[in-house]
Amino acid sequence: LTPMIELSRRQDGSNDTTAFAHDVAEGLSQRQKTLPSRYFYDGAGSKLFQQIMTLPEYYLTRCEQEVLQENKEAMVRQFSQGGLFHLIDLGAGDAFKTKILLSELSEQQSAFDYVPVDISGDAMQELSESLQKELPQVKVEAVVGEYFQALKWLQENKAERKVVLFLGSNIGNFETAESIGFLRSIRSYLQPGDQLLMGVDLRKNPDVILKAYDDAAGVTAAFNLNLLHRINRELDADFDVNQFCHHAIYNPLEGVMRSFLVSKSEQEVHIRKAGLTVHFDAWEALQTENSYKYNIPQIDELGKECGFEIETVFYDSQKRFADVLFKV
Ligand code: AVJ
Repeated sequence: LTPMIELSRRQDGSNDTTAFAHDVAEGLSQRQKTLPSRYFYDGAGSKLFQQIMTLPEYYLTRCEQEVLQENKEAMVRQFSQGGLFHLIDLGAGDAFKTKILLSELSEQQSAFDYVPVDISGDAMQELSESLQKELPQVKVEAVVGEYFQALKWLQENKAERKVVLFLGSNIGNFETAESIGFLRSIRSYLQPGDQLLMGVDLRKNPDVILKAYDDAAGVTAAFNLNLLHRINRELDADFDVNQFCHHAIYNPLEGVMRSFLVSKSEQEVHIRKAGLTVHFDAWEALQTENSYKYNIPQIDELGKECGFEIETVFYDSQKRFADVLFKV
């Protein structure tokens, strides 16, 4: 079996459920209630996200797939220039898109190993197994944990050159200040000669963006509502999920898609493992996700503020999405 590193246990000995309970209690105790979007991805949530990626409205995945497919030769050439490297895939999920690069890397006989990182242990288990079957020549070491834990582990355990992948517009989930903090932190683990390939969803017709987060089949709604099911399952809570609805809005000034769960009635919810009773007013909103959209000058500036220089910008044919290759 392929090795898998589990970093999920906290340093202080507390477990994942304790951390989840803490974050849920913190988010739901605020005057404007929020829940961190990273908790979407339990087993059920990861399955729903995989379904989202196939929706006709969710252009992001198909566009990025096109970017990678059409530019894989150039990308792999640029990765491989400095010789041996670790390919670190932050938020790898099912690595559906990364596999395009992995097969091209194999084709060009690049000297690398593949280190997918994800918070979903289930996803990393499945990915390790599928790669074993599909690309048995690729050396894989999956890491289960949050981004920062994983980066620290990598610095301590992987000394060679690094090419970091941060695909799928995952950067979009961060507020501006958080993206700066995140990219600076990545940068602090890298050295001259290392690279970062980052997927960004570009600004475009707001109607196109809005539909991507409010699909006709209701898969995104189910994905959002699964967060409440997860709290019920893992934190012994009693959310009446039918009493909440999905609502998504796009702000073209800020370039941000915001997703909410709205309480359809006044209600009280008990979250036993968080030691918390939460009151919702009728039509009170709980914010669950931000998805920021960028243009290239903003990305250039963001990179520069964090110690990265753009090497190449790769686009899809409609310029809806870009994969930006940075060098340190
Ligand atoms: C995985 C964070 C890129 O923001 O587009 C998809 C997650 N949320 N539909 C995104 C998501 C609702 C997605 N990211």
